[in-house]
Amino acid sequence: MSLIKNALPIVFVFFSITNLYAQPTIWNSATSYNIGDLVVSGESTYIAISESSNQEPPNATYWTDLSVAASALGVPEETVPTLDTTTILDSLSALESPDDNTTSVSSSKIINISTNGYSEAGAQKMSAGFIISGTENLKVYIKAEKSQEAGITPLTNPKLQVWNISRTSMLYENDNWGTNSNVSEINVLGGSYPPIESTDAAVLVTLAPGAYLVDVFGAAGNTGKALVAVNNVDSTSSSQLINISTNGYAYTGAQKMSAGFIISGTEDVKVYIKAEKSQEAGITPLTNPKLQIWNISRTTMLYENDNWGTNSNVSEINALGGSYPPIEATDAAVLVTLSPGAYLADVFGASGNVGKALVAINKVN
Ligand SMILES: [Ca+2]
Ligand SMILES: [Ca+2]
Repeated sequence: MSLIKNALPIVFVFFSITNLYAQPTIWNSATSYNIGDLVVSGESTYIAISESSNQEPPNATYWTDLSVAASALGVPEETVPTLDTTTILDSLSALESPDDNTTSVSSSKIINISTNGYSEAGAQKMSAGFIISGTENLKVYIKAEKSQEAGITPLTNPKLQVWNISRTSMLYENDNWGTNSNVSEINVLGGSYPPIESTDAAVLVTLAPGAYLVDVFGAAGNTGKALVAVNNVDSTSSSQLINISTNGYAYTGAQKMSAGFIISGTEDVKVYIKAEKSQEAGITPLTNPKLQIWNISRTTMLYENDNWGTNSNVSEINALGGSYPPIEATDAAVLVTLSPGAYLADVFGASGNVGKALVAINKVN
C-alpha cells in the first residue's frame, strides 16, 4: 500500500468543518483547540495535531511547528502560512502514517453532492464547502440553480463564487453559465449537468487538492431556495471529493434543507452525516435539528436521528475525533455504511422550528 493510501484514514479524521475556517490566532491558555487550528506563539506559528486546552506550544504532543510542515510540503517556510490547513495536515499525515497501518480504504467514491436550501441576504447566504483529497488536480463542476421544487420561494437568477477556504481569495465567479468560455465543455457533460435556466450559474474548473467554499446568492440581492451541486467529473484523477457541507436555511415542510449525494464504485462506503445548528454569527440558527436519510426516490427512509448521542454507535462517532462529533447535544448525526447509489439527507427543526443549519457529508473510509 502506498504511503498516501496509508495516510487516508488519518486524513479523514483530521478534517472537520470548523477547523477549515481556521485563521492563525494568538495562542490562549483559556481556548480549546481542535485539530487543524493555527496559532501564533512566540515568534512561531503552529498547527494543532491533537485536541488540547492549556497546552502551550511548543509541545509536540499537541502542536507541529509550521517549519516542520514546510519540510513536509517541500516548500519555503514562509509559504506555508498561506496554505490551507487541509493541505498541511494531509502532508503531515503522509509523513506520520505508520507503515503497518492496515485500515482498509474503500475504493468507492462520493462523486456528487448537492444541497437544496435557502439562501438569504448577506451573512445568511448559502455556502457550500468541499475538500479534494489526494495528490492530483481534480476537474469539478459546480452549479447553482434556481430551485425547481414545488411549493417554495425559488432563488431566481443565482450567482456563485468559488473561494479558497480562508475566504481570502476568490478563485472563480459566474453569474449566468452561458458566459463561461468553456460553456461547450459544460454542454458536453450532458444529462442534468447543464443548468436548467440561462440565469443559473456554473463553473467547470480544475482544482488542486485542498478545501474550498462556494457561495450562492441572488445576483440582484434577492433571496430564495437554490440548489448548489459539486460534482467530480474527472475520470482520470486519483483524487476524490471526501467531504462536503452546506450552510443554508431550513424551513418547514417542502422548504426544509435537503442534501443529495452519490456514491460511485463497487464497494460499500462508511459515511458520516451530521446536521448542526449553525454557529455562524449574525444569523438565525436552526436549533435542535433532525436528520433523515432516504433513498433517492424518497420511498424508503433508511436512517433517522434527532440527537446524535442516542446513536447505538455513538462511541464510534466520538472516536472520529476533531470536530466530527456535533457541537450541541441536540444536533443530529449518523455514521452508517452505504452501498453505491444515490441518497438524500433531509434537515429540519425537530419541533417545526426554522433557521440556518450546517449539513455535512463525509466519507470516513
Ligand atoms: Ca445568474
Ligand atoms: Ca435534534
